[in-house]
This record gives sequence, structure tokens and C-alpha cells, in this order.
Amino acid sequence: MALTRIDRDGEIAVITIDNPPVNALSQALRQDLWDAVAALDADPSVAAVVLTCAGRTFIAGADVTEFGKPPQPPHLPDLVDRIEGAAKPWIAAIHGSALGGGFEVAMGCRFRVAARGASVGLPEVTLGIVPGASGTVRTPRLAGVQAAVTLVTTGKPVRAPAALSMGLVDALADDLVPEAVAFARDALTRPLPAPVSARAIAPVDDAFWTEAEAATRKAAKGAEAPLRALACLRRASEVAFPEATAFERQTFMDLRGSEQAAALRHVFFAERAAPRPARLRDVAPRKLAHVGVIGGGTMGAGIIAACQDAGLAVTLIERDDEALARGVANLRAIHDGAVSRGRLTADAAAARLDTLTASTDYAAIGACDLVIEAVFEQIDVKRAVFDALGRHARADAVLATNTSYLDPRDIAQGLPHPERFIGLHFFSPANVMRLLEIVPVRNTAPDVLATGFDLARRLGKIPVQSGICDGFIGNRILKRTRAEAEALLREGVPIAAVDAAMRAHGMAMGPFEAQDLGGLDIAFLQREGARAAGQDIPETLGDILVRAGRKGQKTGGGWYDYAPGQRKPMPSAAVAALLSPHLAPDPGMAPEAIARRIIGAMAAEGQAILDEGIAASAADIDLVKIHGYGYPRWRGGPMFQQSRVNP
Ligand code: 3H9
Repeated sequence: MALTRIDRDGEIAVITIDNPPVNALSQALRQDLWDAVAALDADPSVAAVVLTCAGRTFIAGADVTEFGKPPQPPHLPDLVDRIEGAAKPWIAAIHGSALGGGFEVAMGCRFRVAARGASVGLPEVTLGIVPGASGTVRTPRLAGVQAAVTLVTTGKPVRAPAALSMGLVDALADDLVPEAVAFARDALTRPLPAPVSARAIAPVDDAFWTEAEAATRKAAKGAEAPLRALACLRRASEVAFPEATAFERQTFMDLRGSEQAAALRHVFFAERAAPRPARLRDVAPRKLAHVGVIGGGTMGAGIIAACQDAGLAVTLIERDDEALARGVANLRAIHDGAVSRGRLTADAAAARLDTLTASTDYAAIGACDLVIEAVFEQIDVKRAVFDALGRHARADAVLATNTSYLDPRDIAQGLPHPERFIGLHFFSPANVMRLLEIVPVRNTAPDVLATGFDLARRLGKIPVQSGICDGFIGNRILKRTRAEAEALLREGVPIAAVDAAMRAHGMAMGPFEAQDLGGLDIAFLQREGARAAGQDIPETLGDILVRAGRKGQKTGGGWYDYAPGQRKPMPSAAVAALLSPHLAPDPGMAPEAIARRIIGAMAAEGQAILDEGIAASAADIDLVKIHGYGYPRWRGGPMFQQSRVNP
């Protein structure tokens, strides 16, 4: 079936690509376009060609599903050159997104006209590769080296108006195809500009590259592609077009088969599959316009900010006026932070506080379509909240608990209309962290579950459904991770060596530094609670520290010492003395071996979670680690890594 169609508007040919869902440049599409160039060149009645796309977007890039296989001709760089070299000028008419190979095709055209709402970009580094069809060579010829460096090394697309001012597109349009045709007709009345490949690049000095490399290395946090892309841009600014494209192509081919690219592709597809579980395909979510949040602590305020950022109306309920004032202050602090980082205007922040309904009276919850409980992690407190919600919330309102460790079934006991109950587990700070664990109970109605996924979509979060177990998916793996880290200590591996190994693996922090930041006491109290309830939980090394008053940074020390007001961890003689009776001599374990042990433990727990049906897929578990616990995206997640060791 043809993936392109050619229509005529007088002497202008309009070629429309129709390759759903995103017009990706599959081999068949490349072949169609390849043939179209020859056919249109051969037609004496055609003066110019407008290239446009059907569906929701312009070409979104190379077909990522082809990356695991050997490249098939016609190759994209050759196609881009062929379009540029056509006897008739091609004009790209861009709507939606022109990304990666899609934007490279557009740069092969003599002109680019974009719908006002369109965006263009080169996101290849987010897939662990570099642009492979001259993106690093043509972009600086259009927009200059500086803009090209930002575009290519971050992978972030730019909106059409910005693209126009950068020189990446030539005109904006409201009615895209007719205006692109008119643009083409007008362009034919003047001499054509040089093809992009024949344009010069304004030189930059060595200092620019030194600075760009330092900035790129810092932002990449271990990912290889951004630095390789920068090297391509540098080469492009120093050598002639053919040499630069050859260098880029070689880099692309090197990275295409790399472990990082495989990992990032895995995450790419996992993120696209997560929001659309097959079992909800035909289930419509409930109406969701107004969210109630019970509790304005750190978590509650973060949830409110996330909902407000998504344009949802919010009602906050607190137990008394004092707590309510604290909740509003917590929310104000979040919005003020966004203003100071330039993410929100002061007016918008003020409007969010003005439009918040804040009350100590549960009657106010009657307006809400969804209510999220985010109060203290204690069963009696939570039960009292749901007792009040049972009386005041609408019978069709979805009622959610944000518990991290309690059994949602216990929280929901006795709730009228139990089919509207669900667990929605946010991660702190809830307005920043992208993970949302969605925990249905046996009674949860399918449209209530679908509403949880709809909330995630609206908040821009990654939803992962979890069954019920201690800690759900994320915190259960965290517990196992900490246990493995302690096991390493008992074998004599120094605390700082474990943390350094995990940082070298790409984590923002090691397991012990992270505990010092969050506080050792929460997990300690849980263990104590379980011991009091008769469970046999052996003493951990963390217990020894908490009993000695070392609860983390907030007490001046935990696994490490901290100078007053400082966050830099320093090895602690006191900790060494407390723990030495429990530790073997240092075995001198290599950092890679330490990381392997910890990742192996994460993956083993993940496998148990899968075997028990708690998670639907290994990819979901990887998303939990990446979006809830700072696991490096370019590693693909512990399940992916383990699958590469034991395929
Ligand atoms: C590249 O171009 C390399 C070149 O430089 C060099 C080559 C030599 N391929 O995201 P959505 C699927 S690298 C295959 O939910 P939206 C996706 O899996 C590429 N499939 O839609 C999903 O499938 P399903 C650089 C793709 O409207 C469906 O399309 N390009 C591709 O929310 C819908 O996706 C990129 O990195 C693809 N390239 O957002 C762009 N893209 O329905 C990546 C998507 O079966 N894509 N699919 O689950 C995007 O950013 C978004 O898809 C886009 C639309 C913004 C376009």
C-alpha cells in the first residue's frame, strides 16, 4: 500500500505522507519518497513540491522499531541529499512535530513552513544515538553553532515561533497546506537560496567548545550520546559538508548498536505502553475536573501543586485552622519556588493560591470528582478520614489513599460504595517526581482504575499499576536494596565505597547518603511496629544507628557525619565504632562488583514481584525505578540490565 499520495495545485505538487501513527520513516516510506523525487523531477508540469503529512504530525523521525535490525536502503542520509538535490525545490509543510529524521528531511527541503502550533527538534540523544542524517551538520548551517548545540545535546524540541526566530523555519502558517503552496509559488518568483548543505557555518572559538563540553558532560550524567553529538557538531564546524556527514554517520552507526541506545529504546517503548494498559482499552474514565486533597503536609501540598499545574480545581481539607494555614503555606512555598526558578509567573502563582478552596469542613468535599487522602501514615488516622469521606463525598466520586506501606484494603474497610476506592501512590516531591503507582483493590471498578490512569495523563506522570504487597513495587525493592547494601557492609565493604559505586553506576546518590537525607527513623519505626506485632525482624545496622540517636542529616549524622548546616557526607568514627563488631575486614571489592550485587538484588526482588503478579511487566518495574528512585534512564532499569546479563 502506498504511503504517499501526490495531488496537484496548478504547477505545485503536494505530496502527502500517510504512515500512521506518527509518519515514521520506515524503509517503505523512504522508498516511496525516493521514487517520488524522480517522478516529480521528470514531470515538466511541476515547478515545486510541498511535502506534508496526514494525521496528527509531520514525520516524527526514523522508525525506532527498525533500530535493532540491519539498515535497509534507501538510507535516510541519501534520501535527504536526494530531496535537496532535486531539480524542483521542495518545501516542507510542518504540523505536529518534525523530529529527528523528520526534521532532517525538512532540512533537506529548500524551505520550511510550520503551523504555529508545530514544534521541531532533534531528540536522538534521548534514544542514546546522534542524528544520523545530517542533523548535526545542517542545523548549524541554519541556526548557528550555539543554537545547534543546545538543540542537539539536550534533544528538546522548540516551538514554531522560536524555530522561526532561530532560522530553523522560514514562515509560520495558520492554514498550513494552502499557505505552503502560496509560499512555494511566491518563492518561485525569486532566485532560490542555496541548499542548506552549501551554506557556511559562522566559526566559534575553542573556549566555546571547552565550555560546551563541560556543560554537556555535567547535564548528561553518564549518558554517552550528548557528548558524541557535541563532537559531531564540532567536526561539522571545522570540516567540509561531506566529511562532516561521514563522521556523523559513523558516530550514529557506532551508537545505534550500543548498550545505552538499547536501554533508552526500552524505556521509550515502556513509557508509551504504560499509560495504555490493554485491559482498559474500552473503559472510559470518570469525570475529573475537581480534586480534593486531605492533608496539606509535604505530600499533600505537592499533590495540590501538581493538580493545579494541570489546570484542575482543588479543595484542601485539614483537621483544624492551624494545620490548614500550614498546608497553604506549604503550597505557597512550592509555587514561590517555581516562580524563583522562572517556571511560573508571580501572577499565576497568586491565582493558584486564590482559587484553592481550603476548609476544615468535610462538607466542602462534595464538589470533588476525586479525593486523595494524604494524611499521616497511621491506620486509625486514615480510617477516620475515609469514614468522613464516606459521609460527605459524592457516591460517584473516586476516593484514593496515598498510603506507602499500609494495606489499602484495611483503610477502605466499611466504606460505602467500595467500588470507587483505589490507591494512588505519589512520590515526594509530588509535583516533581513523575511516578504514580496505581493500586486497585479487589472491589475497584474498571472506570475508577481508568480514572487513576487519566489523572496520571493529566499530571504528566508515568502510571504503573501495582498489586498489593508490603511497599508496593517501589518501596518493596527499596527495602531489598537497603538490605543488600547492609549485607555488603557486613562483608566489610566501606559505607562510602557502596555509595560511590552506585553513584558511578549513575544514581544521583548512594543508598546510605539517600537514607541520611530522608531520615533513618521512618523505616526503623516500621520495623519496630512489626516487631511489636510479633514479627521476627532481625536487627539491622540502621537500627543500631537510630538507637544511638543517629537518624540522618536532621540529627547531624546518620551513616555519615555532617558539619552543621552542611550536606557533604563525611566518614564517621562514631559509626565505625558502633558497627565494627558486626563488620568483616574490607575485602577490597571493585565498584562494578558492588553495583552488580545491588542491581542483582533489585532485579531479584523485581522478579519475585513479577512472579507474584504484583507488576504487569518487567518494563513497568524499570519505570518505577527510573521515575520514582532516580535510576539512570540510560541504563534502562535493573530488570533490563539483568535481562542483558541473563537473556
Ligand atoms: C531518528 O530520527 C534518527 C535519525 O536522526 C537518523 C536516522 C538515520 N518510531 O508518543 P505517542 C509510536 S530517531 C516508531 O504515544 P503522541 C509509539 O510507540 C527518532 N514508532 O504519540 C506509539 O505506538 P503505539 C527521533 C514511533 O501523539 C505511537 O507511535 N524521533 C515513533 O503522544 C504514538 O506515540 C523521536 O524520538 C518512532 N520514531 O506523541 C520521536 N514515535 O500506539 C519520538 C512514536 O503502538 N516520538 N512511535 O503504542 C515522539 O516524541 C512522540 O511519539 C510524538 C507524538 C511527539 C511524535
